[in-house]
Amino acid sequence: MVSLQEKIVFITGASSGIGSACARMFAQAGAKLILSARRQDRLEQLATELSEKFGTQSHLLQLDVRDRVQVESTLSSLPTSWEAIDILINNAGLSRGLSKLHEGSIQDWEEMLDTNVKGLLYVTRTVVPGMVRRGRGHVVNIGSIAGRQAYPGGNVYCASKAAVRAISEGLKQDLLGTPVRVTEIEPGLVETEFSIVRFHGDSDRANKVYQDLTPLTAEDIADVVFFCATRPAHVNISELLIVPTDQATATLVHRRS
Ligand code: NDP
Ligand code: 8X3
Repeated sequence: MVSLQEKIVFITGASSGIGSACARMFAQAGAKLILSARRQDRLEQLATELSEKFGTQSHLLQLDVRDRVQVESTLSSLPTSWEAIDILINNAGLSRGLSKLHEGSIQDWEEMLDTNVKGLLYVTRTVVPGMVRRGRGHVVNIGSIAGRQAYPGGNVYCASKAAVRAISEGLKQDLLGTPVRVTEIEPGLVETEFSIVRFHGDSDRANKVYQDLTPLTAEDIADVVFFCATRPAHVNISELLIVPTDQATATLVHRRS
């Protein structure tokens, strides 16, 4: 297993769910963390927790990945000691709504595409050249089962995650001949704030998504990201689909009721 001691790990969407769980997992292994999201207060709480528990050094970036100018200027002016990012976890993302395409909200579509696709591209375009120059690096993109299988009402969210899948494959091909690795992780149902965000704060509706089944936890996914990141340098885990035992496909789940 490769040591993460003092490695610099940049996590987008670290204020909640899978991103926060990754932060905890990598902190425990001695990594230094660049934690970014829009909610700075959440990042501050997380950084304090990790500093107290593991002595973790964190650098916080209040960043909206949709804002290309902000992404470029923030990442190109990192303090020197934080510049050499070893691992980028492109995790920031969201779904909005579950409407039929012909009844969908264009604002919701734009938010999903701007965050999940364009935001991921902006961050990747800014961070990866340094990895190539330094001759080391690993990009982990959080895709979804939704990128493999569309489901009713998933339309644009599924398209955004299909794009993450294609971008990950394309990046891997473009980086061939460099030591930089690319991994795409495709989770099924994970209980985080994801469904609350999807349903614009309707937590009753969100809870029903996970009702009578055992979903994955954010920690389950962080564990897999950590596994991929700690393989020897010649091993690249390209893609992994991880579902709860109670889920067979994007739409086929087993509920005990
Ligand atoms: P959460 O809602 O718990 O976390 C989403 C994170 O993304 C938050 O930290 C949020 O931070 C951040 N984020 C959202 N929009 C932006 C933005 N414009 N700029 C910067 N950060 C942003 O959900 P999850 O942890 O579940 O989601 C993480 C990733 O996992 C997403 O890409 C999601 O699509 C994917 N995924 C989730 C699954 C699930 O079932 N939960 C399954 C498959 C994939 P803030 O609001 O503070 O900016
Ligand atoms: C999140 C999982 O099935 O709700 O990507 O789209 S799903």
